Amino acid sequence: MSKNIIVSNRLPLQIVEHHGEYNFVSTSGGLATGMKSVHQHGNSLWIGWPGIEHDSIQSNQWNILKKALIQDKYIPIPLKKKEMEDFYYGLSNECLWPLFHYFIEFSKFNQKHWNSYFKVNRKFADAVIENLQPGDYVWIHDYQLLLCPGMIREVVPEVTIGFFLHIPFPSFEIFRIFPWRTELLNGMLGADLIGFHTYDYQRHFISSVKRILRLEVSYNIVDYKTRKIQVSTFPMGIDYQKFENIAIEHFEQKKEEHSEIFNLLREYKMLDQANKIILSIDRLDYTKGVLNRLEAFEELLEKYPHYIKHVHLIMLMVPSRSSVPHYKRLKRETDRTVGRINGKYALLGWTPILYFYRSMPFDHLIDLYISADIAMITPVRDGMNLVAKEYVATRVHHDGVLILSEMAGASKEFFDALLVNPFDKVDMVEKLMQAIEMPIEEQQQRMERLKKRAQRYDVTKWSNQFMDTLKETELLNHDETSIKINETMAQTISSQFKNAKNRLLLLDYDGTLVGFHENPEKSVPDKELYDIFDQLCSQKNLDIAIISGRGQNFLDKHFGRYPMTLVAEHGYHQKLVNKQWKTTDVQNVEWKHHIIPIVETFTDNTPGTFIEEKENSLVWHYRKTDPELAKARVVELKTLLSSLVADELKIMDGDKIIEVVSSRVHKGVAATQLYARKVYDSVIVLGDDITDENMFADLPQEVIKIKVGTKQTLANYYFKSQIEVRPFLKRLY
Ligand code: GDG
Repeated sequence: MSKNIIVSNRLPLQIVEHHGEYNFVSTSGGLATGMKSVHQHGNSLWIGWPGIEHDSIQSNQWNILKKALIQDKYIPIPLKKKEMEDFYYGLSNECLWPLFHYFIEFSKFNQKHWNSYFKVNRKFADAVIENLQPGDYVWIHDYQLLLCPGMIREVVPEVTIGFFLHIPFPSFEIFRIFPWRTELLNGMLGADLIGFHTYDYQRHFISSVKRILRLEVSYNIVDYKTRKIQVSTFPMGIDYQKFENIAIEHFEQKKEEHSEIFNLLREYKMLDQANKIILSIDRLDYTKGVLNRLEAFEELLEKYPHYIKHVHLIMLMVPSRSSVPHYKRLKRETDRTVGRINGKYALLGWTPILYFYRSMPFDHLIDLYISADIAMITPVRDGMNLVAKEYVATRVHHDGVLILSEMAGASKEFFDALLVNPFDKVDMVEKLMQAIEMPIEEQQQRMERLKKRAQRYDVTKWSNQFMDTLKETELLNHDETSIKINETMAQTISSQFKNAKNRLLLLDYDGTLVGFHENPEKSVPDKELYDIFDQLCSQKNLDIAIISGRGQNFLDKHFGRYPMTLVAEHGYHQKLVNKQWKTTDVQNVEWKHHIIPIVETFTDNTPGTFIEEKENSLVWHYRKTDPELAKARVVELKTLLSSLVADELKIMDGDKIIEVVSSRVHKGVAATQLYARKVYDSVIVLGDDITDENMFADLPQEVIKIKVGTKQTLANYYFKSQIEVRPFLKRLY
């Protein structure tokens, strides 16, 4: 039975030492909370760090704890103090975290940290590989493990991997700053499915993939080496029912069962029904916008003093990453600001801000949610923010107001909240006032809609949708109209071909015999390819032709010495064995004089593009330009050209090129002519791009037509990648 392997930096429980005794304690945090329910239901294994530095624990103790964890389907990854410093605090939290949250100036780029990040990712990948069985699904989480998918894929190419990023993916202009950006993207693209909380993050990721790796992307599918990778949005939800049920239970508790904080806040409300409790809950982190929030609250009291005594800000800050300098500084500034505001406005029996710097037990957290009239959640940048969703779930009387930052992923779903720009103090104060004054009917209308959304798209739906989509990606890489050539098939095809009396082999060059290169001039044949042709050309009763879009000089230079047919420029020039080059009698190239000035205008307006003039065609290359700009220009140029070109001209899309050719000359015509020269009893044709489709279309059915690559094709067979071509050709002699 296949299983799901969850991989995250931390396990959802932590080994804690107390006077030489070790215990397991559950951890909070968005990811842990969300994935716990996935792990509990169904057959799964969770791989992660168990929260204790490996050098601080004796090996016999470790073995005992490890055994206990494995019994509960957890695989602990041992990480030492130094690894935590460099991989976790260093690269993950002092570099990636600030960068991905747009705090560029906080990011430290340190080679040592990167080396450690690489090594620890390898450690996680190895643990996955060790526990992997055929049919398993791997789901890797978050920014600490961006290299892991690629590392697993290298060793186990056929595994199905999903990756989900819990934090924002920044815009290309920010991401490009990261010195190891190529490695990170390649690492992520080891996955089959890459998920983000919002469409904006998805769009930023795709933009980086296009601009940095120059990959082809259609809608949300990235063409990467031999695979297609799906990039999608899955806004993470919470365990809605659990929060709602606990909130109901809390309301039903007797007074003496209530927590101290609940009773305290209730008393405050009893003093005056108009009193309002504003709640703020975050991990202490500069992305959460605590200082902006405090300043807005101060401004409210300053500008509208009638709220003094009638509002309370309850601020829970959960300690986090307290050894990182920026967090220490933020803690000091927060303490100072809270102190200043409280010092300035406090009265006997009323302190404006009730400030807790600690983690609270879950029940107290629920009491805060159900007591608060307003939740003020205003991060300056936040992947999703589950606290906003939890607040909504606990509002069992459908009252309360959510003030939510536009910069939190949750704002994309929660448009019934009061959305606010956390950098705009005036807006923040206005929204605070609006929330305080909001009539109960409006509160209920908004809250009901928010609840509906949070309930419908809960954490189970989120994880099910991710897993279902992950399973469907297997179909993405399967072309239904043609058959992938496997070992047995390659054996059958080659032995039939070898046993035939008269044989013809038609071969495209770029993308078939050689891989693509940034610079086409560098895609020249190598020794292995020459060895193959030496062998093929010494076979009896075998006619060979290279049918290419390349010019005759190129083909002559590299293949002129072989007794085989060369077809250049898609059929415009042809050189039969032991004959001279001949040009097809489509002589009218007058059209080029009309088309060139138009294409030149596009070249001028589109930096990075250039024109290649071939004898019988014009090629506009746009590989080196901005992909988004290219996309728009290609549509414009094609529309313009189609309105101008006569029937005898054709506009063809190639690999990052547009080619205008005479429609009376194409590879299909050339291939058919060669096919008709003799009676062949076995013919094989191989090609990879759109121009080769003409050969697949025009040659008769009995020909073995093989597409190189997984794109849509008229061929009846395919190889996933160009790498498979040469071993196949070697079977033909
Ligand atoms: C990352 C992304 C994304 C908080 N304080 C206490 C406590 N919590 C629980 C909350 C909530 C979770 O921690 C916090 O989740 P968030 O989503 O707000 O934030 P991050 O931890 O930064 O998580 C974030 C998330 O991943 C999921 O993808 O939404 O954007 O940064 O569940 O209830 N729980 C307890 N005591 C506390 O004091 N028991």
